[in-house]
Formats: sequence, structure tokens, C-alpha cells
Amino acid sequence: MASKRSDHRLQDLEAVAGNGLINRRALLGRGALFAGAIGTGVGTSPTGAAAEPLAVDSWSLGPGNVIPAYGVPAKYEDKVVRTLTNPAGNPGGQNARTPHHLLNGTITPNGLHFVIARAGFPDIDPAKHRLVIHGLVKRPLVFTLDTLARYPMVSRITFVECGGNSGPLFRKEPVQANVQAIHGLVSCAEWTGGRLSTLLDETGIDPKAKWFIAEGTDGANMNRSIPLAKALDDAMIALYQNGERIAPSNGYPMRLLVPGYEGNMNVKWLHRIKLLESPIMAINETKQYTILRPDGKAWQFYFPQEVKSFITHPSPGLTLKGPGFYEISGLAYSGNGRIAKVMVSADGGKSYAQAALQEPVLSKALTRFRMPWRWDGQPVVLQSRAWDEAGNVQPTRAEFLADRGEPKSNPPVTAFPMEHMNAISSWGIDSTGETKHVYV
Ligand SMILES: Nc1nc2c(c(=O)[nH]1)N[C@H]1C(S)=C(S)[C@@H](COP(=O)(O)O)O[C@H]1N2
Ligand SMILES: [Mo]
Repeated sequence: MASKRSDHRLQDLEAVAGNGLINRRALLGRGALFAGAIGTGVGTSPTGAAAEPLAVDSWSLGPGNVIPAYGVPAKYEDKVVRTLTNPAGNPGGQNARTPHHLLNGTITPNGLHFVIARAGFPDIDPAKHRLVIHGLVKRPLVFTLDTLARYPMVSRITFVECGGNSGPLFRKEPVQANVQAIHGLVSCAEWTGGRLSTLLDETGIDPKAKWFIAEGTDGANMNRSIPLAKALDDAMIALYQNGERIAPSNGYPMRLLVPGYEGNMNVKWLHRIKLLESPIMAINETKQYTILRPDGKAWQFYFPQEVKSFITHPSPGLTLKGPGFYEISGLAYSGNGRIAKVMVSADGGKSYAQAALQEPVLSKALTRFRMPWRWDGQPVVLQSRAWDEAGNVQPTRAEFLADRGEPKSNPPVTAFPMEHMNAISSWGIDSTGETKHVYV
């Protein structure tokens, strides 16, 4: 008897918003229906498994390769790399951006984690490295890597995002660049190490202490002032990144991790924590990482990264291969907690449907969202908009600019103004399937 399910076609699935967004519930637990829909020529047409026997491929005819002691990705994946702003390593800053348009899931592999380094990365001998905690403490202490390893450890999956990430959206004309160039200064890893509060239990805290400064031992000796409350909440001294020792450019052998806070405060190559009564007004909290507002006032000390999302698939530079079924997918996150909801639009924000959030949905971590979509081949504009559990909503571009003022210029894409830009991004797809960054 013919299956009733095969009568259902992708075309018949309940549309929930304009331009082909499909009710995600329509696909739940109905894989057969979905596979059937592909086979009917609605989407791309894989060869039916029963239609012909598998060919004998060359790689099945002999023994395989020798397993390397430290594995690297398949050689066919050599385009999945970071983009570097200063590949010659000239004096000054070096930035590397994460290729989110070529990744899936939520954890950034260590070799692809973004990097901002004021002075390149130092070559630190872990046996000689020291962390000192002093200032307004009862007992100043010096820690080696070995002594730190004897304290209880915790693991936490959290994102780090530069305050300049998405800065290219703060531009008069939509920059013609991909997700890596626009949103590549955010990454997410599982970090393991000790809680800063545990170490402060050891040193004791002078009641006058209200802030601490964290300082790195890199050539820039980058330092930041952070409220002591964060040290007593969820700040960590991270020693491991995705299970292995922290990557050299991400802070080897130890970094400060202040989950959800502006990336710059996550001081790498950490060698000093000093407790103080007030902030020190470091260069990165005065000249840099401040936001000059249209009324002439400046915002200083921007702590949690505000709620944001962007679509990674499809996205600028990726071309759709003909009408049919696609999964729209992207990343959402907030420095204020968990992602509560992501809405996706295919008609430039006129109508929205709620995306599925991929478990686990963790506080201050990247969350993957997914939305089934049937593209009919007409021009569309894709957008995503996120809400966090603290009730914050990602602003539209118009809302963001109403607050911050209109951009006056078109800086080069490699510039990343510290705007804490978190407005909605729009990807326009034309009838050939080409995807471009647009403003709506
Ligand atoms: N010591 C030191 N820490 C640093 C930096 C630096 O240049 N030196 N860059 C900061 C900036 S601007 C950011 S956004 C984050 C980036 O962390 P990542 O390079 O591990 O992604 O590190 C911060 N910590
Ligand atoms: Mo940054």
C-alpha cells in the first residue's frame, strides 16, 4: 500500500511567514516525508539509494594513510581558515577572524578561534610563567602553572566577542563582505581552569577593594580594570581551551575569562591581578573601547555584550544552487544570559517565524538556531533577530542608529569601530541565488 505520507510534498507544508518559511514543527519526526520531498525534484536530487549500486572508489582499494600524532582537518578543507589582517607580522596589532560561514555547531575549533593581539603572541615558557595576585589583599601570592593546577577546576562553555565585532555594519553603504569579515570577531569554546574567587579566598580581600586590574605579559602589557563583583561571580583563570592547553594566540599558558563581558577584558597571557579601590583608566578603557554618543557624551566600561544574532547559512558569498528546500541557520548569543528566542524573516522583516534553538542553550554561549525554508527562486531578504532571557531584544538597524547616530563614512572592512554594533544583519538573495549584504 502506498504510504499516505508520500502524498505530502514540501510545497504543502505549513508556511509560517512570508517567502517560504516553513513551520519547523511540520518537519519534526517526519524524516521520510522530508526525504521523499527531496526525491520528487522539489529540491536538489540525490541519486536514489536503490537506483544503482555504489561504485568502487579508488580509496577503497588499498590501505589508508598513517595517522598523524596530532591530527589536522582533511586536506580538502584548506579554505576553512582564519583571515589575517597582518600576515607579515609587522609591528603593531594582529587580528584573525573566524570563518563562521564555513562552520556549523557552536564550538569554535582552537585553530579557528578569532584573535586580537596588540603585539603578536609572546612565546611564554610555561615553567617560568608566574601569576601574581596583590594590591588590596591580605596575603599577596605568586602562582605557578603547577600550583594553579592543584586548585579545583571548572569547565565552562562561553563566547568571547570583541567590542569591535560587527563594526563593519556601522557604515553608510552596506559593506560587500562575508560573515567572516563582518561578524568574525566572536568565537566560543569550552574553557577549563580555576575560579578567580577561589584564588581570592587564598589571598583574602581587603574590604576597601572594589575593582581589580588584570595585566598581560605580552609586549603590549595590555591591562583592564574590572569590578571585583565579577571576580567573585563567574570569572576564571582559564588554562585549557576545548580540552587542550590554551592556544598560543589565545593566551597560553593562562588567560582571564570574564564570561559575557567585552572581549578586551579577557586579558590573555595573564601575569598580574591587582585589587584596587577604583579603576586605573587604562588606554583600553579611555582612548579605546569607549563609545562617543551623538550628544557628545561617551560610554565607558561597556560590560556585557548585548544580545545579537546573525545568519551563517546562507550568507554573503555563498550562492544557492536553485530553488527548493534549504535550512536557514545561524548563531545567537548574549552576555546577559541564555538566548530565549530567535525569529527569522525571509521578507526583510515584514513577517517573522520562530526558529528552533539547538540544545544545549547555555548562558553566555553561542546558540545555533535553525529554520526550514523553501526558496521559490524569487529575490528575498533574510534576517534573524534574537531575544535573551533578561528580556533584551536585538535592535533593528534603524533602532540602533536612532540611538547612536548615522554613520558618516565608509571605513574599510578591516577597520572595526568599537561600536558594540548588535543590530540585525540583512542578507539579500537575488534570483540567481547570489547572496549579498544589504540594508533594508
Ligand atoms: N594581553 C592581551 N590580552 C588581550 C588582548 C591583547 O592584545 N593582549 N586583546 C584583547 C582583545 S581586544 C580581545 S577582543 C580579546 C580576544 O581574545 P582572543 O584573541 O582569545 O579571541 O583578547 C583581549 N585580551
Ligand atoms: Mo577587542
